Amino acid sequence: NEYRVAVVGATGAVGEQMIKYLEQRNFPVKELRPLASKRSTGKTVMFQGREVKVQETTPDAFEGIDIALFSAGGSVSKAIAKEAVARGALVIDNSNAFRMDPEVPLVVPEVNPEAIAQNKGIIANPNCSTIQMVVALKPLYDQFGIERIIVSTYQAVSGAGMNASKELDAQTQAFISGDQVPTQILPVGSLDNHYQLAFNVIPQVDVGQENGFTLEEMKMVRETKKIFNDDQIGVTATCVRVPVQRGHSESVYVELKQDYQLEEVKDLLAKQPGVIVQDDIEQQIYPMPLETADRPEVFIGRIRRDLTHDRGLNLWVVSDNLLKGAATNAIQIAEAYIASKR
Ligand code: A2P
Ligand code: 11C
Repeated sequence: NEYRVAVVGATGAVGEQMIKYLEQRNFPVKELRPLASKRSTGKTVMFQGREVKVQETTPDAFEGIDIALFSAGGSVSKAIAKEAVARGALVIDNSNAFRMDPEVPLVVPEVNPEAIAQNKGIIANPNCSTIQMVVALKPLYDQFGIERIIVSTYQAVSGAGMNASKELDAQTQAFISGDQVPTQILPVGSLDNHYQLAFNVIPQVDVGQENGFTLEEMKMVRETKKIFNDDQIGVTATCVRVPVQRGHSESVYVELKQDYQLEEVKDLLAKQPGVIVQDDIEQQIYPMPLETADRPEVFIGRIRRDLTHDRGLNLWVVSDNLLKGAATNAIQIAEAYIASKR
């Protein structure tokens, strides 16, 4: 069987990786239909050595589509995902639009593949910083149970989109040249104040909330509970943008429910599908985003028992936010869905 696949947001940072990854994984594509805004009509994308025309995202653009991968932001998904479903497509949505909708499964295939079967036409892809954390914690959750998580993130600029990536490059060059540093987008394009990220860190990813957290932080709280199907897990997050192009890093402190042996933890993590352990501080081995960029796995290092709590454990978790954090996870959901239909 082969499938007609639409990529909505095909000209964006994640859409570009989705198309590349469909090709790399030999996903059974009968037709690729790249969709974007009206601004992009006339552009092309490369797929399997051919140029494919980008079309405008209209309801009729989903005619005949089997699988629609959405990554054009929440408002586009809200406006048009249901049109795709009405035309018979399975929507895999990478935005925040439907993630907490009780009717919509929120899926990381290594963690809760069983949720796929509950879809009513839309499956949500979690936020990038949530995905890499829950992949890392899955075997620990199963073996020991998890009481609470305290996570601090070091997030790459590509999470904020292609224009934000370009802004970091431009800022870096301007700063070094002594020119005026452009600040139009970061940390959040739609807000009033914009700050320099080059040679800086910004403790804001996504918009602020009434409770003093940011939306990105609350995504990590809510999505983690939904994916593990466990409202009792305590999660507190601090999300920070750093001047890195690709790859989110996370300092994850986790309190397990049962006592653990460090060697057992390392074995469990090493055996976990989709995880690569790089952990030897004496040999200076630990994951860093420059080395993990363009790779689909979740990398874990700095594995150590906490000094203040017997059942506390510290991990350093790095993954390419555009791949496992977005495109790879979405396409793995599509593969799992297809496999479940066989
Ligand atoms: P376009 O290039 O035509 O603006 P990023 O996350 O890297 O900023 O990318 C956002 C993606 O979402 C781009 O492909 C962009 O297309 C697409 N997009 C933005 N607005 C719309 C819209 N109204 N309808 C469809 N796609 C959109
Ligand atoms: C970032 N995590 O790094 C964001 C990007 O809810 O899908 C993804 C936003 C989302 O800026």
